Amino acid sequence: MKKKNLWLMLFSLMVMSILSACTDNDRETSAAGSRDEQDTNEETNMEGESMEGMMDSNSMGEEHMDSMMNDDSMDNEHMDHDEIISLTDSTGENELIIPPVLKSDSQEQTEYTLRAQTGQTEIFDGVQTITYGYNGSFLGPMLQFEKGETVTINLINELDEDTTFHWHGLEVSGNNDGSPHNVLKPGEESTIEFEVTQEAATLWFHPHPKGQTSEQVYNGLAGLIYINDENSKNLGLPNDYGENDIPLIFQDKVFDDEKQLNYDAAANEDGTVGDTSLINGTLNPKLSVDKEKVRLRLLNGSNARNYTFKLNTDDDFVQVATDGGFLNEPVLMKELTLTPSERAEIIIDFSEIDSSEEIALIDEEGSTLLPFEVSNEIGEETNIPAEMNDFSVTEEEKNLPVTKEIELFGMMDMVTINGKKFDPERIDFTQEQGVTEVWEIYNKPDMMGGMIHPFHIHGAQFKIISRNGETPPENEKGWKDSISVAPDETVRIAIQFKDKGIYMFHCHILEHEDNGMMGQIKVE
Ligand SMILES: [Cu+2]
Repeated sequence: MKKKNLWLMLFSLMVMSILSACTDNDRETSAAGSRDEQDTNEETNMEGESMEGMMDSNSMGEEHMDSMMNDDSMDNEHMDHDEIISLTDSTGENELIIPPVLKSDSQEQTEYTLRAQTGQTEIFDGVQTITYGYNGSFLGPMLQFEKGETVTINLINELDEDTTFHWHGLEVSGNNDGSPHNVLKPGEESTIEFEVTQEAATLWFHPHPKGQTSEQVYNGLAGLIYINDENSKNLGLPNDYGENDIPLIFQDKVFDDEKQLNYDAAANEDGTVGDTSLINGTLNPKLSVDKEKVRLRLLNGSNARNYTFKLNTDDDFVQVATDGGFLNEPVLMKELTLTPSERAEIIIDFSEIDSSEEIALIDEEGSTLLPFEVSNEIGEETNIPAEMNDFSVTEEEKNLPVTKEIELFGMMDMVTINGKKFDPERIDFTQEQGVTEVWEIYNKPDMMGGMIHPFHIHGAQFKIISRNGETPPENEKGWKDSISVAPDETVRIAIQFKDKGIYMFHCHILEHEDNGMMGQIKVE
């Protein structure tokens, strides 16, 4: 994305819109004008609101819109939200790094200590890159929780900036959620304790300080959480960590000439993307596997890039889990898209793959993300059971009225939810603990078409009732905490919070989140 060009274009659109408003006497007061007047008494960010009016096609005469969109003098190439730098192919020269499993501090109970710190990491041979990590220089260890257990976590901020420890997808009280309200200043420590009440899933943790999330995640603060329960142990799925149960944190970065992560240089208000793919922090990774079924737990841990995963052989794979738990039945897939923060568990069967065969996970453009090296060893015998869970969207839930409406809008730093930017002092919604409500999320297109916003709600797993009135695809019939919402798409979800507190809901393009595309719900 060319940031300068976009700004230039937006500036010229503003000028054109002001000029047209001054000269066009026939036109009534613009929608933007009347909305601005209505909103003057509300705690609305006026800058965001007036910008919205400008980008809202309703506020401009349609002729103006048409002539602007068709004007050859404007470089239409720059009007495409989806123009994204391609990823370079993995050469497969480095074995994939598997994040270490964090050991409990105590024999008697599950107690972890996590330190957010800076460090140096040899991502490129012989070069030290300055990075952030948890209990290490880059990314974090894997945390294992058992359903039903009480977990204590000691949090230590060794950074020289504010941070928080947010548990993405975990159903905990607002105080334990690591939202922008739970800041740890440099050198500060705190301890949280919660009971794990939800079913087996792959979750993750990352910082969430106000306005600083994108840079801290980009620099390396992210780690995985596995929740295990009786069901996950009895299903017979591959579950030998690092052998046939493989975590994959996908991230894209830009490295400068000195092979450093220079966030300010790479940053894009509309979502920072890079040309270099890292998986679990490994540059040019490959994964060595035996002839067996291998379970891949995919996390899109990128700031903004959407990934569509496929096999280069065009073979099918099987999806077994969504963000928050197992699907009822395995779903056969040719490709799978994950927007930022979404997870999925897939199983690839290598038992019949010849070791000479070139097989790799690729993206939609055909860039090689992860080549597999299949050995001649016959691996473990594992199962993909036909029934894995008892997830359902009930008739009652489908028939509930919509009680919360969310409108996602904007781009760059002019992003809003329901016309407003995040204000930590403002509660946007309230909901009663333990009561299911239906939220309707609408992604309102702008004059340039709009872009996908990955929408995430803290503190709960929810169910997708419909996408544009239709039943969601088979691989989304499971617990979710993040969903992609395409331009002009309306998604209805049923959501219940098990705990109390203040929770964030926001776009998970991290730059949009930092730019205020976030609101708060108070659960009482
Ligand atoms: Cu967004």
